[in-house]
Amino acid sequence: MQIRRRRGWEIPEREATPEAVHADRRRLVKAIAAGSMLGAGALAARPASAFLGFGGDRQVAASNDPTAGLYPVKRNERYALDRPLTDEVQATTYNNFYEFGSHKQISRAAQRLPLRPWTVRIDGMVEEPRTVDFDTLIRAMPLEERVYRMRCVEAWAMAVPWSGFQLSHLVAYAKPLSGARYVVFTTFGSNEISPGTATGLRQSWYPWPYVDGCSMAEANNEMSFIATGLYGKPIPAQNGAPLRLVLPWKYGFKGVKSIVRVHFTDRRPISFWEQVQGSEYGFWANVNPAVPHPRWSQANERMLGSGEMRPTQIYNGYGEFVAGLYEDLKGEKLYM
Ligand SMILES: Nc1nc2c(c(=O)[nH]1)N[C@H]1C(S)=C(S)[C@@H](COP(=O)(O)O)O[C@H]1N2
Ligand SMILES: [Mo]
Repeated sequence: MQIRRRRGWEIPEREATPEAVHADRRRLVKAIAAGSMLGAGALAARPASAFLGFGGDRQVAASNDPTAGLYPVKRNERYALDRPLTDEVQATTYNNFYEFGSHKQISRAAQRLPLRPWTVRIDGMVEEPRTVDFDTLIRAMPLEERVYRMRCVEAWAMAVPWSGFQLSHLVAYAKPLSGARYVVFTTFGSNEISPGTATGLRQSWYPWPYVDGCSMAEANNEMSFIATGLYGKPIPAQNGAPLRLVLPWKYGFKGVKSIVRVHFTDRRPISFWEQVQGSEYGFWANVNPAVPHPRWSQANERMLGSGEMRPTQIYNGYGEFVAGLYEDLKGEKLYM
């Protein structure tokens, strides 16, 4: 269990004062006073047995999944790890998914996410906008497994086997127009899900829905991946079922979970975290040990589960694949 005293990721929203937050400041203050957010209760240690029990529930959920029969898929050996895989229980019980709460222990609450039917809207600068059912989409994609490192901006890290497909296949499927320069991914919001299902959505000082994106060149890079599975099974709700973005050379917040919309545009999007605290979270967000977060160092990272400390690597160790993407962007803030 990872209980952190310094909850760095949870600090930005308390310090943030953008317009949207001002409007809700009174509610926020009330909520804190009432102990309904960032409360010690939510973060208090749970007995380990609660998590083991939960793991059991998940097996049942996974076997009901209409894509369960697609897994496991063949591992692509081109992407090798320099460290052991993170324990599955750790990767599936220590999560960031603010729609279910602004703390790490959201895995149980996330089981309420209704995963079917699930459609993905593909729109914006494409030949023809369309809405595709997830079970149709996944069967049109070449599935593979990739073991990737993943680095959260808060300095915890993991190494996990994702299953899914290279993002470039989804881009080709979408048929973007030649003028499209960015791809924007959006998570469900209160249009799709009732706030009782994902109670974090009631925290109206956040700019829901969660959104983030990348350039077309990044989207077509071979590292960019859409995960539909984890540890050889359908991806659990808490990790972003039924499909989530994985850009392993960037900080984890770029990895939009539970995607309902893929939008192509010629305008750079302003991401969820950029809206919350633009001075700390930017568009590129490439991992770099030499560029500290304004409030903490990024020099080292702590592996989930083992607690092992490792030096952070530039581009999270994927520079051979992605460094070329940034050669013409030297004036930009590439590492926050
Ligand atoms: N929709 C949504 N996607 C999200 C987040 C979130 O709060 N909501 N958190 C991000 C952050 S900060 C990280 S580190 C990763 C965590 O992914 P994991 O829980 O699968 O490890 O999800 C990212 N994607
Ligand atoms: Mo993160």
